[in-house]
Amino acid sequence: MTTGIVVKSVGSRYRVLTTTGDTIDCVLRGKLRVKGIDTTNPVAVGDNVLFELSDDRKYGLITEVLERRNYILRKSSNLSKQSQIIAANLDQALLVVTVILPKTQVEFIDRFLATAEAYRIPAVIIFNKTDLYGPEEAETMEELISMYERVGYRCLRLSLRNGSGVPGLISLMKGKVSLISGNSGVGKSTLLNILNPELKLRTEEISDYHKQGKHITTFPEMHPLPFGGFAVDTPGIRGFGVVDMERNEIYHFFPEIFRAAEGCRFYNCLHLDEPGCAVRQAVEEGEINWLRYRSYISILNDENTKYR
Ligand SMILES: Nc1nc2c(ncn2[C@@H]2O[C@H](COP(=O)(O)OP(=O)(O)OP(=O)(O)O)[C@@H](O)[C@H]2O)c(=O)[nH]1
Ligand SMILES: [Mg+2]
Ligand SMILES: [Zn+2]
Repeated sequence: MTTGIVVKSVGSRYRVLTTTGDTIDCVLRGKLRVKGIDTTNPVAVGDNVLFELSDDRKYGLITEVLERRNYILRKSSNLSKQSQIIAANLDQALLVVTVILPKTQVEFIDRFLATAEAYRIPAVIIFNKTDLYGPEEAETMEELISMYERVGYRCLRLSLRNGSGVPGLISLMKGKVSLISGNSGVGKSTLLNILNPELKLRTEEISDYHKQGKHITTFPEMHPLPFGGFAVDTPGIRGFGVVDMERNEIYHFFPEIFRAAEGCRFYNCLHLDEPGCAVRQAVEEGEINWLRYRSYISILNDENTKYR
């Protein structure tokens, strides 16, 4: 019996990296079931597994999935209630954003952060392409950084073009399992290629983004980093999705709103226009940033709460 970590999952095949550094292609032993969640895939990237070698020693048979510290999901399809585990055992979720080319929307960032809170995975915001920012864009970035740092999120300024911020990024990721997310074109593949030049992932010229139908089906993959740790790449999945948040608990995932809500008159306050709402008051007094409150309201009003 050997232990290893699943670094790639394609259909019913899993690539497992052992503690001694070997990679073994594995399949599941027939009866393997994972308790607790209704998922279409019992094993995902990041899972720690036990496996046996087949008789011809050519492949492994996964016999057990060890307990997960956390995992992220997406719905298998819009109609299905079943979910798919995208990745497990993440140390942090890095969201790559850009102020221009393309412009990342605050609401997109906030949905990502709220989802990370719901999954209890620490999130970090990485502002990339700083080499392209003029004074105006730089100011926008600094305003966003001070807004998010006040809430308690770590932010990083990065240019993959001129290398500024790369040492900070490496020390952030060293020895950790990091999910890399962000809109198309923000530089995720470029980032992975810089961290591990052996990867040679395809990157896309800015002018190509607007072309539609660029939906290549790919599979989540965990790339070992030369300085220790892993980057989890989920191509085609922009944010990370679908936690079923109850309407009255969405504010739990906005840390500053949650803190302010202690002062609300009603215990079931949704912080809309209830009398004695301490959250509204904090927004009016500028204690809570209006943009963050707007994102909260937008998620609250989202009927079929999709977090993408
Ligand atoms: N000027 C500048 N361009 C960058 C920087 N980082 C990435 N780019 C460019 O931005 C474009 C998109 O980068 P990708 O790495 O392909 O973006 P991606 O996030 O992987 O995009 P998808 O795969 O579509 O999700 C490429 O042309 C990169 O060369 C940067 O820091 N500065
Ligand atoms: Mg890419
Ligand atoms: Zn309230």
